[in-house]
Amino acid sequence: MATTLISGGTVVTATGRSAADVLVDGEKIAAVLAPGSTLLGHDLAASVDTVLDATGKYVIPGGIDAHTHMQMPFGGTEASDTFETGTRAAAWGGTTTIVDFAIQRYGERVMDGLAAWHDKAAGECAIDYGFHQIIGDVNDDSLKAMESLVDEGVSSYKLFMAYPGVFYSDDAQIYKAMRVGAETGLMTMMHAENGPAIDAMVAELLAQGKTDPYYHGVARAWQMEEEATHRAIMLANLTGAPLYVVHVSAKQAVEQLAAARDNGQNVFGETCPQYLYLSLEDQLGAGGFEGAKWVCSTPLRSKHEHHQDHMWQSLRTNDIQMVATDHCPFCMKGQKDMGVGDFSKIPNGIGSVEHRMDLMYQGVVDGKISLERWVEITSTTPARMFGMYGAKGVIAPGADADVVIYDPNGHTSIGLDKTHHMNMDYSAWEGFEIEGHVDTVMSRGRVVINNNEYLGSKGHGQYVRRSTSQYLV
Ligand code: DUC
Ligand code: ZN
Ligand code: ZN
Repeated sequence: MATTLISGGTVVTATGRSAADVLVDGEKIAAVLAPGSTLLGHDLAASVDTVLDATGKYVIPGGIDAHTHMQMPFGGTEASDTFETGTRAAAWGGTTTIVDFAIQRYGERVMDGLAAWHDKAAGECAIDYGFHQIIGDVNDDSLKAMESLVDEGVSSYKLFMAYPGVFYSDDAQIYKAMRVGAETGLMTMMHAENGPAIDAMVAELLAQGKTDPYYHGVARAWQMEEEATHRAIMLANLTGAPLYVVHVSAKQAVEQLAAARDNGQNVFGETCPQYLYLSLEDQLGAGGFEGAKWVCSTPLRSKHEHHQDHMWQSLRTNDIQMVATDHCPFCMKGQKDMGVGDFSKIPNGIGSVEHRMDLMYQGVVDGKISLERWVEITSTTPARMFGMYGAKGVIAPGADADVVIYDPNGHTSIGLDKTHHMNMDYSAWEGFEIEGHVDTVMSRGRVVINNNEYLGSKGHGQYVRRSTSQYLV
């Protein structure tokens, strides 16, 4: 088995940083050693197959993006990244594991949905991947099937309080599913927006001739997110189910989560880079149909209401526990443009899987989060939250050798013609400048990115069987 020494770097974990060398043996980390250590009298650098020089750079556990939708059928089309293109782009950006969403649609059986997603991903991925299970039709059969999900390595399932007629669950269905979640240890993931009220508002706006992408953000008002978040928390409280609210964008929703956590409840929140950097006015309101590039749900929020600042603060205070992307890319041509003249027909989603580690590192540069917190919210907490910790999310002996060498003196210009390997005809992050750079990426001991070159291959990525959450008290 090939051996590699990552030497001279600063190893950063969620709990601290130190100068250390990392010895990789095959697919695993074998040792974390004082710089220049010998092993049984042997000069390590001379004994290993490969030495990666990390002098002046950070050595961190590979990023874990716990919310992606590769080739997801949605909004009358399909997300434009396949498992192949999307995981390759993730690797470019320092992410070494994704957790994607297998889907049970209305009228379908849960295990058929899961099997279909295994078929889509198997042999295609450049990095490791796991699945959450979307339950789009809560009924006796799917409730029974949920009891077997943990045995399949799927320890979390997602419900939607939005999208009536598509994925929507009513309160009775949520209650029943959460009962199973509480009994089995499954993490309940929730898309928390009041879908029926939103749909009524969408109809009103369209009837008034308000058809531009900007009105997507108006219709999906923060009140709809706060209300649904509160309702989900109360149902979780009643049933005892652990709850993880996805893509939190409104500061009022964060306040609901924080209050429940202060009350001792096992509730957690995820946000995404778009809710930290982008706004209703600057992006959705960019003018004409341009705003379609940033149509996603939950929507971008008003900068005048300071949701973005509040979200950064919540990441510092652990009112929000982690950052995923909700990567769900669509091209402008042939996909987003289905909504010209009717914002409700624009497929919802933004592509960011390649940029999450960089965008969050810029938060370190800007003094908004610490270096350790960067690692925690992008890798260690996702691993713990979703039952992968030990193998993933940490630099320690026995862990998978998923390692990123990150150069704080490097620079990354984000844009369609620059760092962009996602299967999209635009970049939602065009023009963003990052004061850092992904230098080298190792996935289970194999270097997949080095010096701006892709060295990986499809099929290297393996399915990750996840245990129940390691984040619960
Ligand atoms: N939100 C999105 O923006 N896209 C996919 C699904 C979702 O909930
Ligand atoms: Zn969602
Ligand atoms: Zn999503």
